[in-house]
Amino acid sequence: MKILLYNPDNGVTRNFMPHLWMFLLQALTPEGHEVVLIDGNAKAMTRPELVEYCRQENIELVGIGSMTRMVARAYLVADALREAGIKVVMGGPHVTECPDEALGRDGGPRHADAVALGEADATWPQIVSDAANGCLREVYTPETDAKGNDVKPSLQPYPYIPWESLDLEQFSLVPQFLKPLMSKFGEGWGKFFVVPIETGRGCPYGCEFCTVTGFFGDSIRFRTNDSVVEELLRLKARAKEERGQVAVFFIDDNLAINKKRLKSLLQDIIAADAQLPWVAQISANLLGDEELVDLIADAGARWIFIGMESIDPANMADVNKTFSKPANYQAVLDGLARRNIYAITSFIFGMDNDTVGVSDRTVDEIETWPPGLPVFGQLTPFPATPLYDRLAKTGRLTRPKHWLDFAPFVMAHDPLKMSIEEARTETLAAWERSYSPERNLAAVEALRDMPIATRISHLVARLFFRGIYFPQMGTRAWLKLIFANRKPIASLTREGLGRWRSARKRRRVESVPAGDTH
Ligand code: B12
Ligand code: SF4
Repeated sequence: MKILLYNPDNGVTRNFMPHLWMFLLQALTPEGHEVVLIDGNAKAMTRPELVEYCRQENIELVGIGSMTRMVARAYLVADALREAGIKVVMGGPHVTECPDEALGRDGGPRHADAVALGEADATWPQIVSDAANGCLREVYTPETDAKGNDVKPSLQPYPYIPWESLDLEQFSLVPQFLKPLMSKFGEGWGKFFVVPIETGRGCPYGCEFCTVTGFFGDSIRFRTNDSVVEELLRLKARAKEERGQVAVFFIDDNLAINKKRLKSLLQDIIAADAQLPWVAQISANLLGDEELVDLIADAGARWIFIGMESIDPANMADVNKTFSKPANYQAVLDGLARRNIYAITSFIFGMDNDTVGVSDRTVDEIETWPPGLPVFGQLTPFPATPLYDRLAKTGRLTRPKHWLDFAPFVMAHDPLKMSIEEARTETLAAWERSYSPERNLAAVEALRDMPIATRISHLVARLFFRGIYFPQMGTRAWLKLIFANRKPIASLTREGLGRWRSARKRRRVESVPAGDTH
């Protein structure tokens, strides 16, 4: 049987990072079946095009995974495929939380022939074999233990994902029109991939707005160090062979959740010379350990994603995140910056103690910290979270099924001390101020004592991150953006060219044979 695993377009980024679930399920597919992957973010296809593709390729089963944010798009794709007679199975966090919606058991239309609830590592082979035998069931759930809890995959052993040979072309981050120019800059810059790797699953913290503790559980399962190191080594070898750039996103929700174990993993990565540039999510409370931060730096970290959420401790208490202390943010970021590591700092507006002016108050504070990449979202009640239940009980949900009429940056409940419209305006203002050409210039200047590579990568990252809020999909939009940011671009280009010329001159002088007196 031929199977397509499809990830819907998120309507924001065109190409960012492949989703791990697709590669994982591909690796877990029993022999005798062929699996193709399409990520709608990287390979834009209309629904008729996708249906036609499936017909031509004789696809018999399509697996679609989706976060809540993209589920309405996912349903449209599923509907089109099912109308064409192709079986659809859906999985991932949203359908796990709302299986009746996907199966049309809540009074709405049906979108999927089957749903896979929870982690599907163990159920996927059964789904494939049932589909091949024409006896697909409607619901697949993991086995349960004596207490009725899902038996979670131990991650030991971990499936073999053949990163060394997979076709990653659709995920290159370099925009098509920039490829020829970028390749001139130096080895491999015509191709740049970010690859997702997990080292563990689960989080005990249970923040009120988060689905992770409910979905993956509050006890953590880790892969062995060897299996992670082996995967990194294969990626590193590929990068070298293709003369490309590969970076890794450790997608664990909190890579440092067990500091002892992370230290040992990082020591093993360093000992095996398996370092690649990487990004990971780590909460601020775990980044005060100097030994750990030294290892993080030595093991190749470039960016750490920190869910800071708010600079107001009252808000942190409201969402059950008091372990993360706003008063410590500056020190944590300084510690990282001293090691040439910068942070993607994530904030949520529309929390219960937020009032008009929260954007300026937050950005004023951010601007006193080492430069980073701030991102701003809004408090969103995802189904099956404690937040959703609290808001539902108190009658505050204005759009209880907000995902079915998804509206970017429009809250689905009434914040307590501001309006939904004010929360949207605050969010827009924070993005605008944080990624304005003036701020980009100031951020690069603040890094003046850092190597030029750090400054270039910071500026490039800023131009990409701006696109999360202000989508910049086409060549025109990119050129406009480059023009608006011409000052830092020109100064870094001048400096880079100057250094390159003097390095070339030095090489020439050094290569003049001894005895030649010209
Ligand atoms: C990496 C990541 C991202 C990446 C992008 C995704 C990528 N390219 O990988 C980035 C950083 C961009 C991101 C952004 C966002 N993310 Co995110 N992200 C994650 C994270 C940390 C890891 C995802 C992952 O790969 N997990 C590991 C794999 C193995 O798990 P999995 O995807 O769930 O897949 C398993 C099962 O669900 C199932 N499965 C999944 N799909 C399918 C499909 C089929 C057919 C089947 C059978 C089974 C199946 O099988 C898999 C193996 O067991 C998760 C948290 C988490 N730990 O999962 C949050 C998470 C998915 N993100 C979340 C959110 C909310 C967001 C944002 C909306 C945040 C924001 N406010 O901006 C944005 C939206 C981005 C956008 N516009 O699309 C939520 C989603 C909640 C929900 N109900 O939708 C999560 C769960 C985290 C949370 N705090 O609750 N995210
Ligand atoms: S927000 Fe992060 S720390 Fe909090 S429960 Fe979710 S994954 Fe854990």
